[in-house]
Amino acid sequence: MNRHFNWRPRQAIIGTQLSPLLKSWLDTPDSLTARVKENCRQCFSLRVHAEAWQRPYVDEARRLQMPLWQEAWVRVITLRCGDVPWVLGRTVMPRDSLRGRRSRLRSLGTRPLGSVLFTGREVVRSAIEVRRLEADDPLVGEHRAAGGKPLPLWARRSTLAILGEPILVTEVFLPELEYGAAYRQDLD
Ligand code: VNL
Repeated sequence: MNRHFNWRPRQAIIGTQLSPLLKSWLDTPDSLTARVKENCRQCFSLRVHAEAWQRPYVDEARRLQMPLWQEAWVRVITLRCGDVPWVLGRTVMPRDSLRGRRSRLRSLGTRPLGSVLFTGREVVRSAIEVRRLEADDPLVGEHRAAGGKPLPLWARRSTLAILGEPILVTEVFLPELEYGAAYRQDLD
């Protein structure tokens, strides 16, 4: 089986060599924006790397139960502390998930996803899955294109059902996050 399908339940990190810091980031409820903002005392920023109609990766199409040929609205961003990227976020939004009030998800620009998400029972998050990325993983390729170091990295993903239609949210924890956030903790 293709290793890109190797998403596992969140419990799979038990017994791994993951640092407590990274474990706690993997378990952050909801979006990571607030946590990056809290931990970064320099300026928080969000950089948009892509917002476009694209064919999702095969594992993404499967997770969203989309036909493999169908395009979705794909948004790739990095959450940054100063100019250092800490988290790479990739959101795949099928066409049906952008109808009606949800159409504003297509024009986020530098506003974080969480800032336009609907509240309360209108958004239902699925269980978190985790995966270790190899150096040649396409998700890491996006990180490299964003100027980052190639390293084994961890990612998490889950679906958000928004007014009943799913989007897929994948977050990659970049090496700079560990250095940056650990350094900040030492200061406290
Ligand atoms: C965004 C913001 C995406 C925070 C994220 O994960 C995130 C976004 C995909 O604005 O697209 O944690």
